[in-house]
Amino acid sequence: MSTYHPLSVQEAIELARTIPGHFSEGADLSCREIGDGNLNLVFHVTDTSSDKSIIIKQAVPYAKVVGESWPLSLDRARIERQALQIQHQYCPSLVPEVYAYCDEMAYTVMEDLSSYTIMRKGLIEGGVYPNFAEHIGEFIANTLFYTSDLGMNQQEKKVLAGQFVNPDLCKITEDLIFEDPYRDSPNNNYAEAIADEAAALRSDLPLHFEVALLRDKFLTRSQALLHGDLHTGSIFVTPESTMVIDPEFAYYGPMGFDIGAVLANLLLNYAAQPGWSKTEELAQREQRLLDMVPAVWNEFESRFRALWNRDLQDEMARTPGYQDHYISQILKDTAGFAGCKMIRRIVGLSHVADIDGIPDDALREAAQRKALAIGKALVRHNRSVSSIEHFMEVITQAINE
Ligand code: SR1
Ligand code: MG
Repeated sequence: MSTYHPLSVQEAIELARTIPGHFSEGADLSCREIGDGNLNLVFHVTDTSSDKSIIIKQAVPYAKVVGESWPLSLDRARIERQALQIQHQYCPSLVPEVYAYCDEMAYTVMEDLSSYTIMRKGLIEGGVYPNFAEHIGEFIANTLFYTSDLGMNQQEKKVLAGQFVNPDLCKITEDLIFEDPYRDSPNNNYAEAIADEAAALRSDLPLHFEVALLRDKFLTRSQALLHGDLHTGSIFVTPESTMVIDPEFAYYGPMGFDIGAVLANLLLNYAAQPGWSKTEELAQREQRLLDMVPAVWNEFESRFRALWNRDLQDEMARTPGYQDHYISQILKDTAGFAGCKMIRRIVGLSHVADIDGIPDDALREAAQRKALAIGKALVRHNRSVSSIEHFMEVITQAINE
């Protein structure tokens, strides 16, 4: 198999047979294409007579969510595969293992995680994930620190950054997150009921100013190798474990972009809870989600500081006060990027099931307005956020206004 073409189910089975150490010779394999994301084919290959299974993920040369009119480079499969391997190296228990790959055919064969739940779905259903903050804090601290100028040789970092030039996928982010929601774009997608909010976003020049500053950071700040799309649909969970997948948007960018993605998606789910919870459970579920926000940040911060104090490569970064300054800047960026990510999921092209799936029209609209209020407040105040407590105050104030 050499020239690119989308795999058939039968080809996926034949490919699975070639992966060493998985299926016994002559095993009765079955396969389903289960990709429900925006961009790729995902084949789930199982042995009908044992519990063995694998996943084959293959990129198609366009954005599946839109169709062939939106071409996308197949090199994103190589980028995703290499990012997975690097993230697995730094977080072996939090990232699936890559078993095999073919860059020309744009596929990666990896560990099957079907015994896990997609975190977005789990949170909608009221799932409780007591280890999540610790796990995701470890993932973001390790992957960001060890791929930055703090944690690796600076010349090697430049070479690595060259392998993660990801123009097509970055363009999606630049347009969908940092531009479309603030202009009259054909990509935008929102209900008539919140047309007033969408119009207000288009004319809010102080907000545009903050978004322009954040967009500039996304375009120019090559701080660390980011996952690039770290929302709760890219995270598999059980009550005990966490696995991070789907880093096809990986590139060298500002650390706060990944942390902001996690926090934004927790907050989107928080805003959606009145649409999903029984009355008697609502307050508890909301509080649990709000508590996860500082818990994730605090895990990240304490681990990142520990890595800095143990494995720092950059001598000038030992200057007293520099670590505090660096981390306080990441927090500000986190607030701004979290806000942008919340706004785009309400008025932009690609939404989230937490909000859009709410069956009741009035509760869905209320959730959209709440998410926008939080998102706008985080963007407006990002440069003055001085602590995680202050970050939470900005949210509380936005909810109560
Ligand atoms: C056209 S892709 C739309 C969105 O899906 C991905 O998960 C990213 O968040 C992207 O912005
Ligand atoms: Mg994805």
